[in-house]
Amino acid sequence: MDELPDIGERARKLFSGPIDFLKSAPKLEHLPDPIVPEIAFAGRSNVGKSSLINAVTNRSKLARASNTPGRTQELNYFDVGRPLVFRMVDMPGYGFAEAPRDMVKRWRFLINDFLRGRQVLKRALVLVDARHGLKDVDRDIMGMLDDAAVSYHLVLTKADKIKPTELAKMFEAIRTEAAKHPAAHPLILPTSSETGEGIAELRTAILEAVLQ
Ligand SMILES: Nc1nc2c(ncn2[C@@H]2O[C@H](COP(=O)(O)OP(=O)(O)O)[C@@H](O)[C@H]2O)c(=O)[nH]1
Ligand SMILES: [Mg+2]
Repeated sequence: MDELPDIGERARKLFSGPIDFLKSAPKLEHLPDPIVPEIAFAGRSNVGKSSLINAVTNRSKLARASNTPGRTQELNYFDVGRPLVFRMVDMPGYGFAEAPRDMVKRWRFLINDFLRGRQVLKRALVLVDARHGLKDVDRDIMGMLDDAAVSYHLVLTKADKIKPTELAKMFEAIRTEAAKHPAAHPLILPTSSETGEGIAELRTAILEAVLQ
């Protein structure tokens, strides 16, 4: 009798199969019908979000396709699987030093409404640069996720850019802080889009959240 493939293998297959950019939603009215589970990617500008989405999906330009100027303040949707299994949502980056206040305000309203109202949102991934650790803008979105009761993984990016001892220290500091956040998942994932470290684990964590 054939055994069911384990979840890691299922995740690998799913992410190497069809994945399509669906749409950019500038407002909540433009969100697609909530027909499948959704997983959101969040993080400061330049944290490595586009690179991570490309690494996870094993393609070189998927995320950039949705990253044209003017679309950076929109929720970008990707369909995973054909037939459709789940959707990835690339959330607008935050923490631009030069962002005007009304833009920051609009961002907070959009994200807060999205997080509170989106029942199909199964999990968020909050990307944090492994060199810099948690910043107040990250704590802000963690608080919004806690309040909306949306469970999230902290994902350390660019792990290749620091020494393993530094990475271990950063990991520990972030783990301690995450433990104080009710919606933070205990699994924290160090990754590198450059070397592929942690990418298979991230795919598995995503599929686990989708199947939950
Ligand atoms: N060394 C290294 N550089 C990375 C990694 N991920 C992203 N970068 C670089 O960081 C910069 C910002 O990445 P990008 O994916 O555009 O960030 P985004 O603004 O969050 O979408 C780019 O120059 C990337 O090449 C990584 O894992 N390792
Ligand atoms: Mg980007």
